[in-house]
Amino acid sequence: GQVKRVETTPFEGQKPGTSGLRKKVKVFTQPHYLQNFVQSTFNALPADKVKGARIVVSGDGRYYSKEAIQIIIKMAAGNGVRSVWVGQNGLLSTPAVSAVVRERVGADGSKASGAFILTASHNPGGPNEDFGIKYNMENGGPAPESITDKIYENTTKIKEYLTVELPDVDIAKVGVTTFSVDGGTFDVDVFDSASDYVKLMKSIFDFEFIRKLLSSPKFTFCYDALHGVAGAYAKRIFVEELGAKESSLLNCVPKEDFGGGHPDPNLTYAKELVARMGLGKSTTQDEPPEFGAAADGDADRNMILGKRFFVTPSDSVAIIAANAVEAIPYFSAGLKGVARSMPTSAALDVVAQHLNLKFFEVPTGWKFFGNLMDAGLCSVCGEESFGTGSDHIREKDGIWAVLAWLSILAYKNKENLGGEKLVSVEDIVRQHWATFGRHYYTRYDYENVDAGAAKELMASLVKLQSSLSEVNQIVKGIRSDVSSVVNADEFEYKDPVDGSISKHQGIRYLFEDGSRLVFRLSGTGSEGATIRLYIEQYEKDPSKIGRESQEALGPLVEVALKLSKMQEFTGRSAPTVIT
Ligand code: VG1
Ligand code: CO
Repeated sequence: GQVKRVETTPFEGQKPGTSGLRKKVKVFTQPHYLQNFVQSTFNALPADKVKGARIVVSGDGRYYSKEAIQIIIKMAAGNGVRSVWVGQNGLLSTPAVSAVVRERVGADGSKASGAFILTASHNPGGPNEDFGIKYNMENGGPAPESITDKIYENTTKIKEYLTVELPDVDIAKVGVTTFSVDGGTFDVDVFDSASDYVKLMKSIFDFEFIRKLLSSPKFTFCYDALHGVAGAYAKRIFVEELGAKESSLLNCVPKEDFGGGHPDPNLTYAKELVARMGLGKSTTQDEPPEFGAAADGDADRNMILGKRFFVTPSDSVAIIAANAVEAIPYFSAGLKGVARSMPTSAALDVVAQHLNLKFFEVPTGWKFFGNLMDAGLCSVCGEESFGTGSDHIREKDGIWAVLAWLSILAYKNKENLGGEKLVSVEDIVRQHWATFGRHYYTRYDYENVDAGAAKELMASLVKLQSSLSEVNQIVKGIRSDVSSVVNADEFEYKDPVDGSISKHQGIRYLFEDGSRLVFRLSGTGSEGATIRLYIEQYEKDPSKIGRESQEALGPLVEVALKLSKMQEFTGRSAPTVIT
């Protein structure tokens, strides 16, 4: 084929958010829409990462992925890329893409220089739902802001894109297809979606040790992929490698529309799992499993549940960090440091203090962890939004988190598998609270709010921050039993590695007793605005750590809603989702 230049004009709004560009499928399928973004990305990268290089293209398999993959393959050829790697059927979880970029070596001994990941993550899929695309760099992590800013700038000026007319590649079949492009060769290599990732997991965890736990008759297990791409890994890892029963897998067949569901692993959307675990209203009659977990569409998120017990993601990362060295071979030499996103609870901070570990607080989104990891400053990190991970890759990793928890359970039950009763998920969490104190935590999401109203609400919260005494007057007027606000600001981050500064990363109200209120606008939605309100309260007194979280946080919630005039601005009397 010959390289062809196609004329185009810019589209508005192609600004990558917290994790790439996410829009309705109908937006993406407009002529040239995807092409503009892909070309703008190629143009934002250093020339040697494109010309003669190898890139990965795959995703969570959502609706429109197959067409998008063929378009990107042809544009890669047009831009002088030498070879493209595609997971079979176009499927690779986000963490698997990161692993492939970092670990997989081609026949010529070289690796990939980056990846297009086709996913809108936890957003629903299908002809009327969301599609998404993002670019990850050579380290396997999301493009930093310097690149995403450049991509956006390019999208506002684009005049043409490059492509080659080639026959479609059969991505259902493993193997290499070679084309001739402008006299040179261009390869498309379709490979097994799971093998690189499975190999990496086996190098991190002691699979034999976990297998013993899973095969104990006392231990029962359940994993829900919500019809996302995690299903492509769950059977290989949990059933074939670790010996879990096939019946312990729920919704593990990846579907283009996630079976019509919302592939977000939380108590609201993972209904089937929640019921099986004996939580929520419609609980089943059977005795719930000891352990349950779920993943989102692209398998980078995780929800961890015990029998009739929910583990908050903020607690989960803290507990993993506290136990990693003993329970997970990869960390046996110690942790280099830990990090969390700003709105995530301070449970991890307390562990870092106890273990004397380096600690970092970064803005929301995984791209900020990568620099710390590349510099050897951070081993384990997490976000309150059901994201947990480590420096084995540069994305959060849902299945890794499950394996980490299984390792901890196996470790705590090492001498106990034949005993009367297993140490449960709930036991581990309560023991952690008893040692470190408990961070009561909840998040209120107001989805698809009028964008103007959301901005006004945020602006009014910033304005309030100019006078702490006024804030405290208002706060005490709402509830006299909450402590005083000692600091109120907008979170700003200076990257300790490259010195770059990210401003306006969330509005914080910090209280004397360690409580926090945080307000942010989501950067992953595709319609309107989503306001996120994060509420946290620390309790050290062992006699007070066993309360219901919504009850314990009641006074702070009241303060947050009234202080922000939530209902006045948004017209909403209740959040869309509480996690
Ligand atoms: C949300 C979460 C954030 C996460 C991001 C991507 O972003 O809050 O913690 O990193 O989604 O996760 P926002 O800007 O909507 O709050 V995923 O699994 O959607 O790639
Ligand atoms: Co995701």
